[in-house]
Amino acid sequence: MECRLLNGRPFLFGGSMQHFDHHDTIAAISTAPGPGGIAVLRISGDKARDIALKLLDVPDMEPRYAQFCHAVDPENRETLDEVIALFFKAPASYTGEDTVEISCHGGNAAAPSILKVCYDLGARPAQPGEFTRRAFMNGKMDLLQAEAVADLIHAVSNSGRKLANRVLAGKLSERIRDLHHELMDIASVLELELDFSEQEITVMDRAELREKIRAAERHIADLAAGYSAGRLLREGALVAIAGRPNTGKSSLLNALLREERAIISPIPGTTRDTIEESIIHKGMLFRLVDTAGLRETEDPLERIGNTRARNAIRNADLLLLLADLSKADDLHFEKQFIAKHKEKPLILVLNKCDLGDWAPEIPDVRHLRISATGALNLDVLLDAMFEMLQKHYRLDGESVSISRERQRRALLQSLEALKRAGEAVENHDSNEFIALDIREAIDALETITGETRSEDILNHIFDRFCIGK
Ligand SMILES: Nc1nc2c(ncn2[C@@H]2O[C@H](COP(=O)(O)OP(=O)(O)OP(=O)(O)O)[C@@H](O)[C@H]2O)c(=O)[nH]1
Ligand SMILES: [Mg+2]
Repeated sequence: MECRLLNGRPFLFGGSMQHFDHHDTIAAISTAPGPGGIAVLRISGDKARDIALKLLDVPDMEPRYAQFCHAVDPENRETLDEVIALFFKAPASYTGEDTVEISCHGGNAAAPSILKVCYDLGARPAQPGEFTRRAFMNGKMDLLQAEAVADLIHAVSNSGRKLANRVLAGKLSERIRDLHHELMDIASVLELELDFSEQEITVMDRAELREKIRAAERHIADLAAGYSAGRLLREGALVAIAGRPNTGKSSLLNALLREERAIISPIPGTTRDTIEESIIHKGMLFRLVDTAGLRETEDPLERIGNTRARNAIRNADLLLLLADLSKADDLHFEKQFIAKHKEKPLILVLNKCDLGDWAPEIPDVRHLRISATGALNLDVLLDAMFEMLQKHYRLDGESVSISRERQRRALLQSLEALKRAGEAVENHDSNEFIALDIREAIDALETITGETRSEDILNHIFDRFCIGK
C-alpha cells in the first residue's frame, strides 16, 4: 500500500479496508478541502492523546474541554497554526475510542501540515468511512445508522435529510428489532418443542404457528414495500418530460429551471439526447429529464433519441406527458401513451394554453393547462407533481422506510425463508426443517442492522464514505 499526498491530502493507492489494522490510530481532515473558515482534523485510537500532547503546546488534555493552543512541528519547533483542541475519552466519543479533534484554519495549507505531523507521530491515514466503521465496530451505532450518516452527508433535499435523521435516531432499527423479536418468538417455540421431542410435546398448535408466521410475513412485506418511498426521499424522484415533438418539453424544462438549459426551436425533433437537471420543490428533489419528441422517423439520430426517451420513461417515477393545445387534435397519441403506462403516476400537461382555448376531449387522467413560455400555472404543476408522488408512493413526512437496495434484498430474503417455513408447517414437515427456515429468516434480518456481518458488506458500505467520516 502506498500513501502519497494529493492536493495536500493523503491518497492511498490499491488495496481495500481488510489490509488495515483496526487497532491503529488513524487521522484525517474531516472537513471538505479548499479555502474555508475552519478545518477540523480528527485523530482516533489508543495513541490519539499522546500524539496530540506532542503536537500541541498544552500540558495536558482534559476530556470534553476545549483548549485554545498552537500546533507545533516537534521536529523544528515551527508553529503551524492557532487551533482549538478537544479530547474525547473512550468510550464517550464518536468512534468509541480516544479521539482528538483539532479545529484549525481552513484552506489547503494549515490542516494538511498538521496532519503530516500526526502521521510523523505515529497515526496512519484513515480510510474512507473508517471513523464511522469504528463507531459501528465499537457498538456506537448499527449498520442502518452508519448508512444514515452517509445519507445525511450526501442529502441534497430536506426530505432526504429528514429521513436520514429519523434513521440515525434509530427509528428504522427499532422496526427491524420488532421483526426480529417476532421471529425469535417463533424460533424459541420450535426449539422448545425440539428439546422435548421425545415426549412429543406441542407447545403451540400448528394453526397458531402458521398464523404467527403469516403475521411476520405481512410485517416484513410492509417494510419492504416502503422501499420506493425511501428511495424517492433519499435520491429524489426521476420525472420524465415526454410527448410528441414540438409540444414544448424543452421549454418546460427551462421554465422550471428558470434558465436556458435546453435548446428550443419551432422545428420538431430539436432535442435528441436526454437532459437531466434537478430542482427542489417543497423540500423534495425532482430530477427532471427532458426527452426527444416521440415519433416514427427515418432520421438515425432522432431514432437514437427516441430509444433514450423510452428508457427514461421506463425508469421514471413520474411522467409528465406534454400535449400541444395550439393544435386541434384528438389526442390519439396521448390516449395510447396513457393506456400503455397505466402503472406509473402520470400528469397530462396541456401546454401552450396562451394560444387559444381549444378544448380537446380529455382522457380520464390528472391533467392541467400551462404555458411553458408564458410561465402560466407552473406552480400549480409543481404542486400537482408533489401531491401525485406523495399519494402514489405513500410518502409520509414522519414515517421511516428502507431506502437502499441492500436493505430491500435482505428483507426479501427473509420473506422467502419465512414463506418456506409456512409451507413446511402446512406440509406437516418436522420441526427441524421449519426451525432452519426461521433461522435463515432471522439471519437475513440481522444483516440489515449488521448483527450478522460479512467483511464484504462492510467494505461495500464504508468504501463509499468520504475520508474523515
Ligand atoms: N406560445 C407558446 N409557445 C410555446 C410554449 N411552449 C413552447 N412553445 C414553443 O413551441 C416550440 C417548441 O418548443 P420546444 O420546447 O422546443 O418543444 P419540444 O417538445 O422540446 O420539441 P422537440 O425537442 O422537438 O421534441 C418553440 O417554438 C417554443 O417557443 C407555450 O407555452 N406557448
Ligand atoms: Mg426539446
